[in-house]
Formats: sequence, structure tokens, C-alpha cells
Amino acid sequence: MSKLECHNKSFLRSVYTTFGTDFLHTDPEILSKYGRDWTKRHTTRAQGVVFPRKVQEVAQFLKICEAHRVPVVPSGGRTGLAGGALAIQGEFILSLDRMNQIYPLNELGRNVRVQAGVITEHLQNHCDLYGLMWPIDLAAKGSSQIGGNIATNAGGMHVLRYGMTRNWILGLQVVTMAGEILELGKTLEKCNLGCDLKQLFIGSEGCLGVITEAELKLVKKPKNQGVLLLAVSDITKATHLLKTLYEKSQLPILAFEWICPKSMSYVCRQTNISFPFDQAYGGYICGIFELAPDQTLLDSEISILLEDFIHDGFVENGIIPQSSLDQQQVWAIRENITEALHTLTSGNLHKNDIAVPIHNLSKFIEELDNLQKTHFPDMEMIHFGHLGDGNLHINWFDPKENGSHDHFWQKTREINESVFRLVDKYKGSISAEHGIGLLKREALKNYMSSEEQSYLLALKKLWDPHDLLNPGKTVPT
Ligand code: 2HG
Ligand code: ZN
Repeated sequence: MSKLECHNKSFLRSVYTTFGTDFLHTDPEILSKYGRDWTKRHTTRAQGVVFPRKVQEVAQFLKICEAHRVPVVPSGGRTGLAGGALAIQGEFILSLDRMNQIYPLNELGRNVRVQAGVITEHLQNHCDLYGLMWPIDLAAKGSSQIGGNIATNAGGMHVLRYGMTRNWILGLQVVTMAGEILELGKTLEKCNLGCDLKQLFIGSEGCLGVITEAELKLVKKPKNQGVLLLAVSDITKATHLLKTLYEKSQLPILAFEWICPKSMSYVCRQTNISFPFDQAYGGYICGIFELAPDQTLLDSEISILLEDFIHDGFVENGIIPQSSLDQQQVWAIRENITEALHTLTSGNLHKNDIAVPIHNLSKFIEELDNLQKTHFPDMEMIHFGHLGDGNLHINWFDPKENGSHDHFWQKTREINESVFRLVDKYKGSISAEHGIGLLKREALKNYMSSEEQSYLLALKKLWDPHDLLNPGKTVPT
């Protein structure tokens, strides 16, 4: 009997005595469902999944885990792409699924308190009833949970206008590994009490404590928006276009998304979306603008600007859909790229979620294209994403599927090294919005100063002295 199994016996006894039998689940089907996230890359070795209903149960459970030195993976909607929710070394999973309550919304203060397991889309639908919104818009909103969004400081499609999740958190309830329940922050925009501890947990990927509730800041939901799709010759033109829009238009830009030619062709091929133009171009921009209630993009300054852009050769072609159905269809091109690539490759897909300052983006892409041609000619490279904030998603796969699975993943290590070096050269970040998780922990060691790493480690030791919370992830040990 291994040491872990031996520990587990008395651990399990404690869990069953404290919580009864409906708390801990060990059926293989549940383990394999909850033991993985959207990375679909590792075999799960979770030992059990617990489903607390209230914060006191989370606290009691963590306390028992700490006493028995049992590792825990806090788990939300598991839509992450960095392996942050994977259980691959015999951990117990703490699922927040049953903690999914939305408390009464405060219309005057424009905030709402929720439990961590609330699905993002459910919150959005709820806020809709009040003409308000929590402005984190994610492609995975149908499954992602608020706690997971906060733990990963999720970004999404509207970061250009509203910023990351961090901007929309007023307070957090967090449970520490020692079983303490902390209320961090108040329902206040202004609350300067010195260092703001809640900020530590936003983006900490479940390594410091478990987020159980959050006080969310809301904003008035724009009543009207317009979508457009533009064809350009390359990404340099696309960045110039954004600059010109900043200079010449007053319309708030909600999204300014880049779609490379291959992304466009794969998304159309893999879904029932028809190719939007009568020829292919060097790249595409899918933009969303906030409009006044009765305004359309056609009667806004954008349509005049667009004529100038086409006349000056800035833009090659453009579509401004009118009906909301047509707008949805255009936006579906951007939203379905991930799904399309996933189906195309059956998940044998490698992702670099990186950010580069937007003024360096064209040069970065030029070098990236050369890198692929000279060093990885057998691999297909596709890029798309949130050009407006400099965050691109570079996806790689082997189109001939001639390499073995191991060979492919080995290649991705070389790809990472080259891409991260390039990102660093252009003053970018090797992780933009998907986080570090399991996939980037080793790489982080090379792209964070040793001083910063030691402070990070000291924090980890303070909150989780026995390294039990999401071990092996995020913090470079
Ligand atoms: C998106 O922006 C997501 O669509 C997923 O962050 C990115 O699939 C990806 O690489
Ligand atoms: Zn993204």
C-alpha cells in the first residue's frame, strides 16, 4: 500500500464522518469528467470529486485535506486551455458546481454577489433583466463559471473596452487551505485599506485559496451595437486601421479581432458558415462597435471612414451586416474558430496564448511567419484573436498527421521555446489570458526574474505551506 493510499484511508473516514455519503464521488465517469479541462491533453488521475453546497463545507474539507496532506484541485467550468484544472497526480477535486446562487442584485450600487459556481451565461441572463451586465464576454460562457473566471483573471472578446476580469471585482470570499473563511474587500469602488489582498487571488489559478463568492461590479448594458467584417492585405494594415479609428471616430470599440486567412478558411470549411467574400484576402478584422439606440453602423461615421479606407487601399473589402441575424452570422465566424480547429485536428492542437504590445505586432507576426517556414515547415500555424489588446492565439497542428502523438508533443516543446523567445524579444508576455496552469509553469521560470519568482514562492508558502492547492501548477517551484 502506497503512502498516499494509506493516508487516504483515514482521510476518507474523516470525510465520510463529516459530510455523509453524498459529498465525495469516486465513480470513474465522474473522475474522468471532472479531472480534465479543455486542454484534453493528459490522462486524469483524480481520486475523488467533492461537491460542497456552502462555504463552511469548503472550509471543513480543506482543513481535513491539510491535516491529511491530501492535494486538492479547485474546479470550476473546466473550460481553461492551460491545464490549470487538470488532476494528474492523485488529487481530490473540489467542484464548485453546487455553489451556484445569485444573490439579490443591487440596482442602485450596480453590483451583485454570486457564488463561485454560477455559470457566466446565467449571470449575464440575470443581469440582462435589469439592463445591466458583467462585461466579461467569453466564448466559453455557456460552461465557464464565475469563480474560474476570477481565478484565471479571464479576458475575452471585450477587453479592449472593459479590461480583464480583475476590473470587475469589488470583493471576494476566499477559503484558505487552513480552513479560514476570508472576506476580502467590500461592496465599494473606493476601499483603500492598504494592500488589497483580494487582488492576489484574482489570477492565482487556485494555488493560494479557493474562491467561494464574489461581489461583482456591473455596468449599464449598451442597447445597440454594430458588427463589421473587413478584409485587409495584412496585419500591418489592420493595426493602422485601428489607429485611424481611434483618431477619427468617437464610437466605442467593443471588439477588434484578427482572423488570419487560414483561420477564415478552416472555420468556413469546418462549419456551415459560407465564405463571406468572393475571394480570399491577406487577413480579416471582425469589429464590434457600441452604437446609440437608433443608430446603425451605416449611418455612423464608420461608413464614411470605410469608404475612405477602401479608396486609400487601407481596406480591401468590407461587409456591414444589418439585421441582427446577419450580425450574429458574421460574429459566428470569429467565435467558432476554436471549435472548428478542435474538430479538424481531433484535439491534436497546440496553442500559444501570447500578448505583444500592439505597436510591435506586425514585426512579431512577420518573424513568426518566417520562423514557421524555416523551422517548422511541416506544421500548420494559424493565428487569430484580440488584436485590439495585442493578445493573439497561435494554434499549431500537423496537417499530414504523419508524426506520432509523442512526436507532435515533442515538437510543441521546440515551438514553445522559439515562440516564447520571439515574444520576449518584442516585450510581450508568454501568457495573456489563458494562464500558466500546467502547460507554462516550466517556461515561466525563464521569463520571470528570479527575484519575482522568490516573492511568488514565499506567497505560496504563506497561504499553502504544504503545497496542496493545485500542486504542480502556476507557481514556478
Ligand atoms: C478565443 O479567443 C479563446 O477564442 C480561445 O481565447 C483561443 O482557441 C484558442 O486558441
Ligand atoms: Zn481569446
